[in-house]
Amino acid sequence: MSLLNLKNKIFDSPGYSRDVQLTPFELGVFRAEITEQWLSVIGAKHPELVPQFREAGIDNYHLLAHLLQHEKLWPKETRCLPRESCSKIRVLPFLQTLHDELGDFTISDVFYGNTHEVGREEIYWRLVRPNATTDVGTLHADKWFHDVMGMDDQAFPPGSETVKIWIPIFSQPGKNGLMIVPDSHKKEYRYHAAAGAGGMKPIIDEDVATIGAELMLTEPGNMLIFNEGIVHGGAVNMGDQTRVSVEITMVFTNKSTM
Ligand SMILES: O=C(O)CCC(=O)C(=O)O
Ligand SMILES: [Fe+2]
Repeated sequence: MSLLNLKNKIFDSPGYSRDVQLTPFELGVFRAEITEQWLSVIGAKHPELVPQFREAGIDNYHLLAHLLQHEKLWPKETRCLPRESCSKIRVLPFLQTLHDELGDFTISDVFYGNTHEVGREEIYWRLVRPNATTDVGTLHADKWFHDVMGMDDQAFPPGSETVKIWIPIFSQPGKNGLMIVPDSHKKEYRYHAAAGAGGMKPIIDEDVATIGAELMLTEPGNMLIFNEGIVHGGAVNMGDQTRVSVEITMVFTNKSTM
């Protein structure tokens, strides 16, 4: 059963879909689980600040971020949702919709730096503060990350293919979100590997000003689902709220995508 034609959009053209939306209930689950982890990470270092951050809300994080060491507090490991949160998300209807459209998939394991937690599903979130250029990375395709991190050998079964789900949890359409280069999975781009905070990362060697990256207009819950070859990246946040978004990697074995 395929009502949204996701397979064609993701594997053929334009390489992504913006057709799937979380229900208000589903969005509420993500907001609650992320907020809880966000407060617990803050509370582990600064218990006295928790009431203030809770009161402000995660979308106002940037107003209070000067009270803590933002650059140190949020390595990827502090932003991978705990197993109990993943179990609540695993049963939400949007994943059944994706299963109906795309066939069987698994969610990739937690993987960062030298850490690979076999069997723990990776559902992680990020914070992008207004006007913070260091809160967004450079344009890339996720398969470049898999290549430079050596993940195809370690993290995914041989011959498998991945598809990314990017979900805005707090976002302001037209002011922040994800940039995508349509149909870029059909082209070759130059990049090189460099050491980053969370391990090796790819740096694009093309003129990003003329590459054709478009800011996707996404209301909270309006997810983007894209090919591992699609060139994309976070836009510098021109809004007045902290952008909060979630990433999930679906893994398809060759059998299930045929
Ligand atoms: O949210 C961002 O700024 C980047 C997201 C990204 O690279 C991804 O979802 O694969
Ligand atoms: Fe990415």
